[in-house]
Amino acid sequence: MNRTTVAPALEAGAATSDDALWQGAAAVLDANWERDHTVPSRTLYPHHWNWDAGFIAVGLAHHDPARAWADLRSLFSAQWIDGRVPHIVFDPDVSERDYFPGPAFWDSAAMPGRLAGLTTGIVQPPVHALAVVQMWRRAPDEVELRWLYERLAHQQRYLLERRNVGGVGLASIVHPWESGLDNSPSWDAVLGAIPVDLDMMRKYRRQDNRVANSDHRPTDADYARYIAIAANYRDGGYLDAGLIDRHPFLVECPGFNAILGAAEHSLADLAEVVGADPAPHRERAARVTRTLVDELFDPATGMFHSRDVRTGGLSPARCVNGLVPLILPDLPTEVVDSLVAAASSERFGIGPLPVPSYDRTAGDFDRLRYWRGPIWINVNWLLWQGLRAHGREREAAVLRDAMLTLVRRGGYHEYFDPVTGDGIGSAAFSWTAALTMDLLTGS
Ligand code: 2M8
Repeated sequence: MNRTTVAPALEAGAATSDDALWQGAAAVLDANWERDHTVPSRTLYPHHWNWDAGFIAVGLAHHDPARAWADLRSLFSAQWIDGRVPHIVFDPDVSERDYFPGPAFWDSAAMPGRLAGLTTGIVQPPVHALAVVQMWRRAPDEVELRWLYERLAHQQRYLLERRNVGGVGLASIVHPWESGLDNSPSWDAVLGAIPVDLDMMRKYRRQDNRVANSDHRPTDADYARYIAIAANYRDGGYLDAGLIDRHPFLVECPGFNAILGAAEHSLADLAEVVGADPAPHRERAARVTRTLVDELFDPATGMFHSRDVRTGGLSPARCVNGLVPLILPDLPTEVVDSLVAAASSERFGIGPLPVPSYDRTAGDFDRLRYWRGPIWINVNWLLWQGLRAHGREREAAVLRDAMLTLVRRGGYHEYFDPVTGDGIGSAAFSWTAALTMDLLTGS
């Protein structure tokens, strides 16, 4: 891509002051607050989403810490008995028609493992402990911390034990939605082996394509597979025992597992505050880091790749989740160097734009379609955290400027065109606003 074509367009919004940017972000978070939680966006996502809540809490910790604590309390109140934290907690006041697949499809009310609320039965990356460390630093609340600490630790146990489907000590995701990177090319090889039943989609009505541009969203074929995989997991009672013999999608995602490892580091810090033993958390974190490097790092590409647990094959696709392990503080130096080189190469290229969700040089790089090319602020924020954790201050500063420039010019969009920097998707997106606040404080 010709970088020089990007820069003039980005300059157009350079006049927005930091103060105005902050106020705009606060207005998005205020407008998206609903009783006891923040919705990702009023138009497309009218419920409470799992990893969104973690990123949002990072911003709320600056803007309205009581709401940050309340948001996570409300999410974790829907934690299941086995420790899983559902990927969506449905708002009972929102009509079934306003989001598909909604509570009727997931049927969680019929599941013995569910404790409260109408929810899905799948999870998302456990970013919440990372957020709680920041909330504690800015606005400590001991009662809330103690309440959350137990539940955060329970979430980790669920993921590290019950989801250790491959047996090597990494968590498997059972659905692309669990990664947060829904239609990433990371899953193409696995999904390709699952038959598409487009007839099934006639039974349902996708709501996303009515609200958002269908050129941006996953295709109908993708969606048919998503629904089939979710139905299979649901019909097995959302149980994890024996998945290897009966579930078509089992993947070890490097982004998900890196967040899982980083969460153990955060829990070690929080354990010290609540008087618990931090050592087991640090040991688990070290184990996840080691296993990730041994199992999912490919020295030939210099980055991490997702693995199909059923076949043992690594996905050849170079996607942003393969850079996310940078957030692990105990990553070996040569792996850090290699990830920073990959993130700085023409495939991803930190600056003048942030890192796209997929390799720019890939033949199927798609500027518009969701996680197949566009830039997302949340994963870039994770990379920014990682660069700083490894003392890569120069690259971190370039990435921070690139993110702020993008939002200054394009607004608090859900994602951004990786060629022009234009904002696309939902225009008032909560995690973009929240993380902008964190970037503005620079801490
Ligand atoms: C997107 O995913 C949802 C399903 O969970 C969807 O497409 O309907 C993803 O970007 C995901 O990462 C995010 O958590 C969710 C809500 O913002 O939207």
